[in-house]
Amino acid sequence: MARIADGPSARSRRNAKPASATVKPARPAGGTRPIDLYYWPTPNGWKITIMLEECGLPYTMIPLDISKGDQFKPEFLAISPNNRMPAIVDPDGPGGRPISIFESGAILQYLGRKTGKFYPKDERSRVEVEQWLFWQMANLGPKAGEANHFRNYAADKLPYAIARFANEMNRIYGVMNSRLADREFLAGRYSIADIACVGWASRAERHGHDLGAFANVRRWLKTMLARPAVKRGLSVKVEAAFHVDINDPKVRAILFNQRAGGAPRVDASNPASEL
Ligand SMILES: N[C@@H](CCC(=O)N[C@@H](CS)C(=O)NCC(=O)O)C(=O)O
Repeated sequence: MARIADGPSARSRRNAKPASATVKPARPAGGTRPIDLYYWPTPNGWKITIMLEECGLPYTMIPLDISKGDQFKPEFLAISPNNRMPAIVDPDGPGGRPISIFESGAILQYLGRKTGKFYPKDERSRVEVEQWLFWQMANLGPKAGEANHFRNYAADKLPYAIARFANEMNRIYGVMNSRLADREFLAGRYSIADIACVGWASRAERHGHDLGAFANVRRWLKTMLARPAVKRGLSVKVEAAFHVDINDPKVRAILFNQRAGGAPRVDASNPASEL
């Protein structure tokens, strides 16, 4: 269902507007207008490609090259002030006006409410889903990110940090394993909570986390990865992402030296310098 657009600058020149935009192109006859998805192929990005695929919603994938600093462009910050992807702009938001949303959990909830899919309305069922969605947002995602950073990206391999996050990941997969002992999915029925988790879990072994002791997680993962929409969502690729050199000082400065106001620019001829 995805169409691929140019990067965010080109897009914003055409029609990416914040939620208050009043421009309203004609709706295609009988169809839903595509949602703009600002995306880079990572576990957080996959949450949204999977959900859009599951819901059968048309979308335009706009690559946001976080290795080059696209996330700091003013037009993207107007949509996602935390300089992180994913973010979406739905031209058919509430009241028929465009709406922009950042934070993957909020996007999943929005798409669940919009379509009535994978996010039950009944309050008890909804609370079940939300607990595990927020559990992912506060535990599985951030801790897996830090574990990956200290193990694979940090220049200094700090034993304390590596062990600290490896232990956390072991604890987290243990929690998930217990939860899945007597139910097929995290909230009982398949939901946005499962969609939020699968990208990270699919990379667990690659990130160095042993799922051997967690049979219920492995069974859940197999079920998840067999879903056609999950397969499609996980395979939305961006060619440029294959060519990112994480050892390039410019890339490292953009991704790993961020402070208020953005990332320092580094002179390629003198990587130690900040411009
Ligand atoms: N809590 C955010 C996290 C998003 C996030 O960390 N995105 C990363 C890629 S996985 C990103 O955009 N990084 C850009 C940067 O570090 O500047 C969400 O779930 O949407």
